[in-house]
Amino acid sequence: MVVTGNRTTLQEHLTSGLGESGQTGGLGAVVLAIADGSILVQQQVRQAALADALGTTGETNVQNEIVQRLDKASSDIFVETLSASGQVAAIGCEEIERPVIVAGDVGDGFIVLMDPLDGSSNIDVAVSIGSIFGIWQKRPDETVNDDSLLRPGHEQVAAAYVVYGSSTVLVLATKNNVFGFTLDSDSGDFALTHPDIKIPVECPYYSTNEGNNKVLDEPTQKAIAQLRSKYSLRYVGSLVADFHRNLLKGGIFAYPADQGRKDGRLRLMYEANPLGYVAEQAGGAASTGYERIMDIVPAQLHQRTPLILGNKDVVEETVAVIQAG
Ligand code: FDP
Repeated sequence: MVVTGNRTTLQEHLTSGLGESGQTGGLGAVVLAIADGSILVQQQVRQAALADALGTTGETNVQNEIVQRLDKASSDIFVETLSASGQVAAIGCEEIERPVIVAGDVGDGFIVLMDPLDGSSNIDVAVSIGSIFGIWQKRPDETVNDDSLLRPGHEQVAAAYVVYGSSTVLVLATKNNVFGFTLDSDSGDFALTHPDIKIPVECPYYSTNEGNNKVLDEPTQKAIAQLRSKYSLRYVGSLVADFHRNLLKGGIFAYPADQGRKDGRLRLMYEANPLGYVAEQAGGAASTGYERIMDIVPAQLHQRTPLILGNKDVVEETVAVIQAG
């Protein structure tokens, strides 16, 4: 049954509604490549157990983490759809050590940094996972090389993520605009279901790995204790799923630095920058605890960062406790 009805499709939205972004068709082609790739990925995610495609590849990635077979499949799918869009000059991927420089002239095209399948530990157990994308415009007349990808988050022109949950939802952020589209699996269209998303002022939830409390420094323990005393805990353990809930319902996500991980656990370029951009365009905030995520000038493609992300007021309160020492 096709339930899309007369809702605006993603394609229609991209044709008419890029609004304040100042972007036109080029960005639309990149977003459609993400949407096309995500439809293939969600099919694989839903059928993986049946197709005997779960489990690991037996390899470790550049972060020294075990590669799941679906991580590899998703990475291959998005590299292919983005490269074929004709608008992407380079792709940085959590699963690939060096950037993929796409052959051919893309004019003023785009650079995309992605986590093709976020939430690896939840892949095999039917829990929500997702894909995350940060999108930068290539500098005019630039010949793209590895260093072209090392741009701060505030230079993103758009960011997107897809959640593969009880439904498949694609969220697209451009300047001051965040829209959510749900996949109608019968028609194959993403249809607008969440227009003009703003993080609710109320913040019912905090999301953090409470098991790490013992390895946090004292100021960070105080900050987490403050969250614990005021809000309800919700932690899926897939960043994209935790963020999506907090974006729609109000909430804060925290993966701070700890004694063993001075640089935090999450990746600046594939996770913190894109979701920080989405949060900011929806009225929220993203911080390391000491610095706005969007202001970090990256030194390395795969660098990690502490991340405190969500309702602006609560991010500010949390950061204030950390900084008070
Ligand atoms: P995962 O390793 O399962 O891919 O990207 C890293 C990430 O998941 C996030 O999605 C998630 O928020 C976090 O790690 C979970 O880490 P912990 O297991 O340490 O809580």
